[in-house]
Amino acid sequence: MDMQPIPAREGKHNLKDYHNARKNFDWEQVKRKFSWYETGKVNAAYETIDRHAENPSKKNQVALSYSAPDREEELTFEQLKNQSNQFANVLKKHGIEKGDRVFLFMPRSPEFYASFFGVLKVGAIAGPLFEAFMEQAVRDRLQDSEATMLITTPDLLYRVPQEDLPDLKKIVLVGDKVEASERYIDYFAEMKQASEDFAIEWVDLEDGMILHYTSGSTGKPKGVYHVHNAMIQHYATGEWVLDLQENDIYWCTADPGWVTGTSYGIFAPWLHGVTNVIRGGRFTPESWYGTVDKYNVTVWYTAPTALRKLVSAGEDVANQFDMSSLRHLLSVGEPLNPEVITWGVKALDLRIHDTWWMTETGAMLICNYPTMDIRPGSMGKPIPGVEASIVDNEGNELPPYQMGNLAIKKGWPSMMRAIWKNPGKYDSYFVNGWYVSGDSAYKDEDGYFWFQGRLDDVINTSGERVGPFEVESKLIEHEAVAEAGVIGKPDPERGEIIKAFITLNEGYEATDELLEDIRVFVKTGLSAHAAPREIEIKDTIPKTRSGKIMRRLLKSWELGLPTGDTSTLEE
Ligand code: 6R9
Repeated sequence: MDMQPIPAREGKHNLKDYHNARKNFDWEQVKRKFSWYETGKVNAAYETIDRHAENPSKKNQVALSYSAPDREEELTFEQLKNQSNQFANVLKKHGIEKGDRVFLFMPRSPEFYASFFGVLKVGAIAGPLFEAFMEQAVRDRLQDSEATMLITTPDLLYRVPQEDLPDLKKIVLVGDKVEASERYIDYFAEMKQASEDFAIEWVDLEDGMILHYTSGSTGKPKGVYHVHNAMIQHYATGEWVLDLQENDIYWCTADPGWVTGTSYGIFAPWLHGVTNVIRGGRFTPESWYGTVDKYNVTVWYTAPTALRKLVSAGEDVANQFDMSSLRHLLSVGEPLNPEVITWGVKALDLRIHDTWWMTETGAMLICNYPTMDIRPGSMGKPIPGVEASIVDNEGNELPPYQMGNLAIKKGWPSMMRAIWKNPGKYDSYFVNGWYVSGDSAYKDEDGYFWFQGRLDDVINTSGERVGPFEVESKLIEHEAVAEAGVIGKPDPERGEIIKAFITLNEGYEATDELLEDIRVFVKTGLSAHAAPREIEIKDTIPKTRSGKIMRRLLKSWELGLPTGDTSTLEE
């Protein structure tokens, strides 16, 4: 992709530390920012919330600014500390101890965050689930983790197959009119009686904090196990990449069921003590723009799927809102199409900073910082303290421009520490000292990394390797195309042919001429071998709740194969 680099914009950002950080970098420098560096008493909940609540000049600052279609509420650092203390007392009363797994299955709400920190404060391991999960997805995760407690709402209880969950002893219900019993705990009633004082359970940096289940291409979802130590990298990337500053109003669109919604929806912003906007309900272009406008959001971390929807909503929608508060905009989860970056500069006068990482990596690894030139289509460079490379299947490093496995040298602070109850799976990620991501990419001569696809998504057509992302990006540059998902379809002659599924923008009709026009557009804009031989129009492109195009599912549909685990599919 030969687009002009977009230079860094000095002035808006906190550039002071970044260049220094890269020189002589040592994670020890970051550790000094935490109170445990001096006291030896570790708990991420303390660093995230209580430390600010104990600071007279910060305790009354709004920590959580919550809004949903039917509710608005603000909690200060002090209130969040007190409520999470109360909930920790409730947990303790009901027998929860260090190391126990406590799952949270409910929509984003102030109660979610108070409970989450309560779980950490007793030293237990939190397991956040998407509220949209149905019975099978809930069963798989609670069975595998052997969770003993679940926090949910009365509305969602019917999706919890209690008869299949022998370890699950207690259920906390967050709602009105709860009938409490030996098994069911009434959240609001017990909170009212609980003390606001709680002696935090101090843990070891290597003690468990979160289990995030994530779906692979085969088999059941796996439990990615993270420890308190991850806070070191949440803090550092909050500074260097999110560029968080004292008076920021920060908004991360991600649900805490996805790792982005915890690492960057909870830890990074609150470790830096900024006001965190949390929004419930469904998103539309109007509610995205409207949230930035209404709350004067300054830093926004979102995903390509949201940005693409803003692009296709058009200028009329954009013009209804004032986006001038935004200083810094970032994206994660899927490759960020160059077209979207160009749109950001034109429509918002902002660069969009792509960031690459995974559930398994716990925090950002390869990023576009405020301080560097963005090369549209590249996910950026490794953060300080992280070594990334492209390796072959034996873990040997490959030269620039050669496509291979994107790999990270083992040992960054937020790295997963295990796959729950599956040591063999954990070991299989590491080859020759490298963590091998399963993404294919290459590196250019200046050290920028360029994403090509999941290794299992890469298409081979007549011997040419084609990354679906490149074709999708070209497709959405066509004025009629809103979204695109591209797969390789087996073909006796060519090995695979490229098949594209697209949705159309308002006002376009699916005619043969239009489809041909789109095909020619890709052929002339990209290359003949990358032009889709087949294009099918859909109402929606299947995506995960974190916005990833589910090419695996498109492929299964196309081939009439079983669809496997679809628990993370967005309806
Ligand atoms: C944080 C998160 C990880 C996979 C990863 C890759 C894709 C994430 C990306 C990206 C291209 C980016 N991915 N960020 N691809 N550019 N900036 O997304 O975690 O849900 O575990 O997904 O997502 O394929 O391997 P997770």
